[in-house]
Amino acid sequence: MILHEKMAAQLQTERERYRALSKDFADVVVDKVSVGQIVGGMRGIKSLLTDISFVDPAEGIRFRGMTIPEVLAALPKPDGAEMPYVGGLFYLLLIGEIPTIQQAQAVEAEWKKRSDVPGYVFDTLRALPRDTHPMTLFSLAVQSLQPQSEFARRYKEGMQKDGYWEPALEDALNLTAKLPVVATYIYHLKYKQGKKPKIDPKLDYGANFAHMLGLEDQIGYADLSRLYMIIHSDHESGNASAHATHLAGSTLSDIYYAFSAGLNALAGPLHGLANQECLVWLLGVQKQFGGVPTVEQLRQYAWDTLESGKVIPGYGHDVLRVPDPRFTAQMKFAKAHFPKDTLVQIADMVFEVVPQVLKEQGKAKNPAPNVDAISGTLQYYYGLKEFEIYTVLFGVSRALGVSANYVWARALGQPIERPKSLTLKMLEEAVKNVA
Ligand code: NMX
Ligand code: MLT
Repeated sequence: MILHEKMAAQLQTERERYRALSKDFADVVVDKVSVGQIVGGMRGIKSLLTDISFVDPAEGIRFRGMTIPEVLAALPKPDGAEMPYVGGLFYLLLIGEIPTIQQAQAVEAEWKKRSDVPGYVFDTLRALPRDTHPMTLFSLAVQSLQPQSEFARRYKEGMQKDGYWEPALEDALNLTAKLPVVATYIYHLKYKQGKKPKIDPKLDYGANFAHMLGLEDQIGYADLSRLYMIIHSDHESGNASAHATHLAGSTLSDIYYAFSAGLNALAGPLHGLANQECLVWLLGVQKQFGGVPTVEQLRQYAWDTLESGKVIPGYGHDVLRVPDPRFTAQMKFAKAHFPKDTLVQIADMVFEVVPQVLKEQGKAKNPAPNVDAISGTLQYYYGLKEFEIYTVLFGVSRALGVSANYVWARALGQPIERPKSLTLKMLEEAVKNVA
């Protein structure tokens, strides 16, 4: 397969770069750690390694050095589509080069071949109470695929360390191929008649997602799916879902165990669940004011949220200090396709009003919107109104980035992750010594 060949060709050079850093330059100091960072969620400590993506606080995400507009312009697209092949993005994340259309299609073809989900996974999901949150179902389904792991099988047989990357890549392709089927089944099980989705071999990954959800007749939804998956795929390595996946994977847990850990982190309201929370908040505005509010009404609504002790979902970020380019890309899509939609107009007004309110409150370091401030609005427009499924869509997309990272971590032979902890007393003593 093309990804195997291309990775194999890069292994020697990349391993040599990694080896030089870990052996010859191991004592070079890159960062120092403050008490504030230790008690403050390790914010900003430079301590993770990835070549797949990088988030600049003043600019946002770059995938393999490219901004979102650059990626969308450069990746090959299916005939007649506005947005690129998701398979092309996966190629870019793994290999670091823009694929030709044939290379992007080769990844898509590989996904189709591997998309069958064993029957017991559906049975497992059906056995759970119907009111189980879709993220619980999704994480369990991924975990239940674990017996399929090629990495676990080969490890048990005694494979050598320099061979880890190959079954890791097999698992990554199998996992990412099956996730759209699993995710759309969860949707049908929870909200429709529970039919098992089947991929259409004529369609690409994004269009198949629309097809399996039952939204293939919604013109534009296949393009939205492609856009959504591309922009949500990765956000460097420190975010909670990527970091949880990496941490679990560093123990040589296979990708099913590792990604299930990542999904459990994504399920929190300060992380991926914020997309459903944000849609609920916007619908609350719409309901309260019977449509688009006035600026003053919206200001008051935002203040009421803050004064009740809640966060305004979709605003703020741990790293970013400007509007998230993933927000901008989705807002651009919404304004190009359905500018008159009431929720889009409310989301746009929120973008005008909420940063000012958060600045006046003076707590959030970044008052600008993040990716979740608008993503649910677009899904809702196309008829995906069951907002508890939104974080599952985020999970399908995030798998692309974290599995590319997983494969490279095994290829470079990255060690088990194990930072050091201190006690409160030790920190107090460190502070006293300085004073
Ligand atoms: N609304 C109200 N308060 C906020 C917000 C917000 N949107 N963002 C930050 N703050 C508060 C935060 O709760 C904290 O308060 P306190 O000191 O009382 O604990 C204070 O401002 C300082 O927080 P920051 O250092 O600015 O933010 P931090 O890096 O800790 O957290 C988020 C980042 C994203 C968790 C935070 O901005 C937030 O809770 N936003 C709303 C939830 C959200 O949109 N999450 C999605 C993030 C993107 N994603 O996809 O994962
Ligand atoms: C993400 O996409 O993971 C979020 O923006 C959170 C983050 O980067 O910390």
